[in-house]
Amino acid sequence: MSLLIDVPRGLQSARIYHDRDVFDLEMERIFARTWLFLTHECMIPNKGDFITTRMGQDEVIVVRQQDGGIKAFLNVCRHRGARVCPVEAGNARGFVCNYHGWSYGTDGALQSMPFEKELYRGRLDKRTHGLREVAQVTSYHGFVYGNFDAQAPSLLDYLGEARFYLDIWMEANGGAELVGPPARSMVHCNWKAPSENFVGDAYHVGWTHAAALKAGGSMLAPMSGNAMLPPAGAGLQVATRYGHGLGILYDVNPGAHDTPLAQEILAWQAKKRPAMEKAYGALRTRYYGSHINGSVFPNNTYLWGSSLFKVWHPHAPDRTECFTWAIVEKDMPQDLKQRIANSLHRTFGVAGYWEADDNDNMESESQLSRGHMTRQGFMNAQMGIGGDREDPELPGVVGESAIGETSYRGYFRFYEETMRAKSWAEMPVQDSTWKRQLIEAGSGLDPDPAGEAMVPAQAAA
Ligand code: UNU
Ligand code: FES
Ligand code: FE
Repeated sequence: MSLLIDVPRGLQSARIYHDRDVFDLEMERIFARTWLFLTHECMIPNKGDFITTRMGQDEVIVVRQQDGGIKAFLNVCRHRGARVCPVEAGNARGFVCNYHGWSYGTDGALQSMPFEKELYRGRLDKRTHGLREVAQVTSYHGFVYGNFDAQAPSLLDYLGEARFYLDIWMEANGGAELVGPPARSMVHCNWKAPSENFVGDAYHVGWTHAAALKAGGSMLAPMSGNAMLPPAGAGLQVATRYGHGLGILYDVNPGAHDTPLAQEILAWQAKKRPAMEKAYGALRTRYYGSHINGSVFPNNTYLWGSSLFKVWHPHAPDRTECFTWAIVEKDMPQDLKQRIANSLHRTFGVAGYWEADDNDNMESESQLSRGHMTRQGFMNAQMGIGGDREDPELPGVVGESAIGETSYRGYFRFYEETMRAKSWAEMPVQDSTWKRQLIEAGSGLDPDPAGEAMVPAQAAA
C-alpha cells in the first residue's frame, strides 16, 4: 500500500481507482471498520420506522427500536441469504423474508419460520439465527453512523477535531436535518473520485462549473471561468485525523442557490447570528455564513452552504451509487426547507446542472485508470505543499489559501494508514505525528516535476 500512496510527495497511484484487489482491500480495511453514514434520525422518528441503505457492498436495514434506540442489521435472511426488506423506507412490526417466509422482529430476532414445529422439530436454535447486527450504531446530533468493527474508536473520537467545524451546523445553529428520501443514482466512477473532490477541491469550481456559475448567478458567480482567484484570506482548507477534511470560502453561503432563495436564506442567517455569536464566538459565526465543502472519511460528503449532503456507496471499482439529500436547519419553516430541497436537487441532484458538470470528470479519471500505461502512473495532489501549518485557534492541519490540496493529502495519508493496518490497534487515537508528517510533506525532497519517476512502477497492494 505504501507503494500506491506516496504520502510525503502527495502522489497517488492510478491503480487506486480501478484495480480489483485494491477495491477488495478497501472493503475489508475501510468499509468494514470505519464509520459510515446511515441516515438522519428525522427519517425514522417513530418505533418501527426503518430505512434500507448500504455499508460498502453490504445492504443494511436501519430501524428504530421499541425503546427508542436505533439498530442496524444486514438485510440478508439467515436461511438462504435472500434480501429480507425490499423497500427503501417504511414502518413495520417486523420483516418477513420473501423467499420462504422466515420472520424477524425489528430487534432482528428470528421470530418464526413457516411450519416451524413440523419441519424443524425444535432443532433450530432461533436465538442464534437473528439478523446479523452492525456492531456499532451511534447518532451524532441526529446524524446516524454505523461501524462493523466493535474495536473501532467511538464515533466522537473518530470525528475528532472535525467536530469543531461540523458542530457549526450540527449544534451551534440549533441543529440540522436532512430532507429525504434520498435521490439515488449510479455513477460509473470509483467511490474515491467524488469523495476526494468534496474533501478539498475548490480548484475545479471556477472551471468545471463555469457555465453553472454564470447561469445561476449565485454568490460564487465571480469565480466563473476562473475570472478571478479568490484573494488571499478568502478562505482556507483543513485536514483532520482519520482522513476528514474541508474547505471554507468565507461569506458566500448560500453558495450554489440562486436568488431570490439565496436572499431568503441570508435573511434567515442574519436573524440567527446574534445568539450564535454570543454562544459560539465570532469565528464560528462567520463560518456559519460561509461555504464549507467537506467529506467525513470515507464516503460522506457535504456542501454546507449549498445544502448538499451525499453518500458515495461503492458497488465495484468503477461503479458508485450516490445518495443525495438536502441538508437544512431544523428550525427553518417547513416551506423554506422544501424550497431549499428543490433548489438542491436542481443544482446537485441526479440531473442537477452542477452535478452533471462533475460526472464526466469523476468517470474519466476512474475509467482511464484501467489503461495499461495509465495505471503505472501517479496522480498529483501537491498544491500548497510546504504551506500547511497548525493554528492556535483552528483544529487540524490548516492550508492557508482558499484553493489547495491540503485535505487531499490528509485524506490519502489516512487512506494509506488504514489500508496498511491489520487492526484499529495499529492506528492509535492519540497520534500527533500525522500532523508533522503532513506539514513536513515535500520538504527535503528533490523537486522532481514529474514526481512519478521516483516511485516504483510495479506498485502493488
Ligand atoms: O463542488 C464543489 N466541491 C464545491 C462547490 C466546492 C466549493 C464551493 C462550491
Ligand atoms: Fe485537473 Fe486535468 S486539470 S485533472
Ligand atoms: Fe463540483
